[in-house]
Amino acid sequence: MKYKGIIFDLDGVLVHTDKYHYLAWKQIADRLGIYFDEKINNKLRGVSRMASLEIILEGSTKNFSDEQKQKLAEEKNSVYRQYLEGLTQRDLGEGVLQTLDKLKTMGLKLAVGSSSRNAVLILKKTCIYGFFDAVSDGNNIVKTKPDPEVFIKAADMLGLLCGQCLVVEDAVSGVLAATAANMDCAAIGDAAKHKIATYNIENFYQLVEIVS
Ligand code: B16
Ligand code: MG
Repeated sequence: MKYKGIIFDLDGVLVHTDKYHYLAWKQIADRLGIYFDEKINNKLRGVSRMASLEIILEGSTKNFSDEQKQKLAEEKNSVYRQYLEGLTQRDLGEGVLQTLDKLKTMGLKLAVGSSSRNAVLILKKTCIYGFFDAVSDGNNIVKTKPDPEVFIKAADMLGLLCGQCLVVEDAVSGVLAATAANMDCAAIGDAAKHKIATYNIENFYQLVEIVS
């Protein structure tokens, strides 16, 4: 097989939590009188909570102290976590369950490589936690995507070399992170439109062909 392991981004790839990030940030931006739309939201894909806030605050003429920024980030996370309460297996992307099952049967090692600090909660709520041999997330990294840290750590946790892993990403920042880690990348969703990844896929089932 071409790869020994697959590292999945979480938000926007495995689970449709990206819409909840958008709604939570929109609530904060509206309250602050800052313009925020889906296009700006695409810049936040794969980017850490604080780095996302910094991008949103670029739309304001006001200055915010570190303490104010901390509070805004906490506020966003608490709105986001309210949305996560209702999360179930139905929030998984189309074909995710069947494909994870197939890839596992093929003998591939599977990991999550996500910037989110809520990753384990999301994996458990959607009942896919058991598929993964490793979870590298926002809690074990210092630098956010496009830095390759999260993916290098995921490969390390799997006991594999970077070149043996394929990354699956929906974010431009994530594709750049995979490339910087010397990993091939399959882009889906927003990232696929940019045609900067090794593969651009329309659905999850195509992953089986790529790794075969
Ligand atoms: P949290 P991913 C990323 O997850 C999201 O795409 C990004 O929008 C979010 O700001 C980031 O996680 C941090 O999430 O606030 O839950 O720690 O795409 O890398 O799986
Ligand atoms: Mg993502």
